[in-house]
Amino acid sequence: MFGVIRGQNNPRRESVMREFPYVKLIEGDLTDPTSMVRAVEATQPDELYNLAAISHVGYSFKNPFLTGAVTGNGVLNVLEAVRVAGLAEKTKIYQASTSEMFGGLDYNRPGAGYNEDSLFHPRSPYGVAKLYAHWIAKNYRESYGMFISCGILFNHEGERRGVEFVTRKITHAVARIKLGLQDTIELGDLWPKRDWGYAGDYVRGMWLMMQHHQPDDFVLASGETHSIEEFLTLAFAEIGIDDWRPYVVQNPEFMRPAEVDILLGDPTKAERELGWRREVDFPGLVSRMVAHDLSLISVDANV
Ligand code: F7E
Repeated sequence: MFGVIRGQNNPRRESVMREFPYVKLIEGDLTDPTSMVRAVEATQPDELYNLAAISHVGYSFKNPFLTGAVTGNGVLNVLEAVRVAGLAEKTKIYQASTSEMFGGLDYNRPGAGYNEDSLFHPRSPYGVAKLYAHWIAKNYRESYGMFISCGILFNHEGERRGVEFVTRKITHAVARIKLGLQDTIELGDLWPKRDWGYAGDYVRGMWLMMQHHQPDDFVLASGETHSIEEFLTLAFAEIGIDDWRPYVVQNPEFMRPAEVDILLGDPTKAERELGWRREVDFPGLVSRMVAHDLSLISVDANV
């Protein structure tokens, strides 16, 4: 198994090698087409999972050009590399598409949740770049007969989530508050709703897409939507605090120029055709993330 790692002296190299010693790391950058060609020529992959992207929606508003180059055009570099290397018939490709392509606007919100046929209306440079990536992947599937599947994944969270994303930011802060290491947490808007699931369940879904008899697009979602306030309620309850309000400070710095109000996904197709089922529910997700941060921070802080 191979992984592509980017940049000079990437600080994540050591931790990735420690946690996944069986993965051989090779260097490459999505924005450098020849490095992508070298990577696929050297590895001759049966299955290629493109999860690489600038993935923070807030960051994409501040760096829209870079986001377009990496999250959008970078995908074209991967597809072309596979084709140029003569692997179009051998290599199956998974492209990480996203629920951010739907946008959550009133006119564009189906009652039962977004599915594979719903309209797109992305609300950020990230969502727009991902939509380009989604369509260029479909175009290569149709034009060259390549096995390319797009997983339209709703928010998937877990112990490895970066602290710049709202779920981990909350669970990390809740653990620190419990351990007396911080008093409050600064957040942006609290009313948006997301369809949150556990990343491990979604990775299993990606793998199932690659084992399917034909390439296709699949929504992976929990089929439930919850506000950030609901996430806060469950997370603080894990440390015995009923009212989170005194601990939360709102800071406009974390608000976005355009917000996605509500996302709800309909995973019926993946359940029917792939036999996919999520195993971790919303309270289970919050609980395991808080428990993980409590043990991690206790060890780090020696408390
Ligand atoms: O924000 C609000 C924020 O950054 C969730 C990415 O994996 O999922 C993710 O995108 C909500 C938004 O995730 C803070 O405004 C409030 O309404 O955790 P997030 P996201 O934007 O939904 C999709 C499926 C992807 O594809 C993306 O790559 O929370 N929010 N206060 C905040 N968000 C952050 N990050 N930080 C705050 O302080």
